[in-house]
Amino acid sequence: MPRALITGITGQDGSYLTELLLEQGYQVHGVVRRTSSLDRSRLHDLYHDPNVYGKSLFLHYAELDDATTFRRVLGTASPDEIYHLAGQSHVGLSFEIPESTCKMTGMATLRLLEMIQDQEKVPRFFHAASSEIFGKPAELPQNEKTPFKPVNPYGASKAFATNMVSIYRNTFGVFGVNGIMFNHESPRRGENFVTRKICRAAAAIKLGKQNELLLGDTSAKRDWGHARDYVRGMWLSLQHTTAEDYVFATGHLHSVQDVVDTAFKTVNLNPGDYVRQDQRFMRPTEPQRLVGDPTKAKRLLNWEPSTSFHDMIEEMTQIEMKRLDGEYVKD
Ligand code: F7E
Repeated sequence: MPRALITGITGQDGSYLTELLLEQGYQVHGVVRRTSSLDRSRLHDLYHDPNVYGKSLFLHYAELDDATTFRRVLGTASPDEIYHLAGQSHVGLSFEIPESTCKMTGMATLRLLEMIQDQEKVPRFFHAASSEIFGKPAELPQNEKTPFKPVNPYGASKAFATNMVSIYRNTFGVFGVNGIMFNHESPRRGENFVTRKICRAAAAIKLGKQNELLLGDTSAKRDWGHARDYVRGMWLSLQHTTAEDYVFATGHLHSVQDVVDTAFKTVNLNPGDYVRQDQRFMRPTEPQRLVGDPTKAKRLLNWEPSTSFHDMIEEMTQIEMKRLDGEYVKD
């Protein structure tokens, strides 16, 4: 039975990845912080399933900035593969807490690389890198060779971590992979990211539970895919014969306004009646034209996104309608 260790297991990607790895017959170990509330987490069903929790799924308390706790988990889990997904991942927030963002996102990755090197059996290591490393890129679309030009503390800390993975791969032979993840969303997305915020608001307004939606820059554009597809890419990248970096993206750009239009159309409302701009949600700088070229992932891993932008936003909005109506939804 292969053994995997996931940091950030209670997040959107961690929960989808856990389901995928369990299906593939893995024993899955997850790192949780003392502050993570398990009952409200996206792992609720698996955690409360006696056939899963304690048999093929195990959770361990550790802090990424505390090497002692993490080393202990490494010893217990003895993983063949590590998926490093944890970190402070909100770009806007990274301007307000730059130092802790760099600590949790940048330094923590270096600390893990140092620790796994000491293991008798050095696990394969996946690092969830980000399109934010490209910031204001000189070329369009971006691929694995596009130079890094981050424009915010989050992007800079991810660029640092991405470089570290390459350095440990090239210098010490660690099987380290950077998955350069463009935006990926789902009904499990955190509520402070723009797609979930919009889909939830459209549903809440339709049900009479909210009056308006306040947003920042609605002309901002992103390359948005479905998280379920992206975690499959993470797993495939560690099964390949060589350690490589990969761009995971759809190759298509959409604006925040497109998200608004699709979500409000799903519930038959006119967004113009409800959406307002609010300075509080504007960022000091915005990255420009972040759109990925996933050709390498297709060529080497046979990876392709399977859900369209339109279907994803529609699904997210419909699920919010059910949730807000008090229905339990298995997403
Ligand atoms: O913003 C604009 C905002 O916060 C998307 C993370 O997973 O993907 C994510 O980062 C766009 C930006 O995601 C609001 O200014 C407008 O242009 O959903 P977001 P993000 O910043 O792209 C990358 C790849 C990561 O690696 C990150 O970890 O939407 N926007 N109005 C807004 N954004 C938010 N959050 N809230 C607004 O009201």
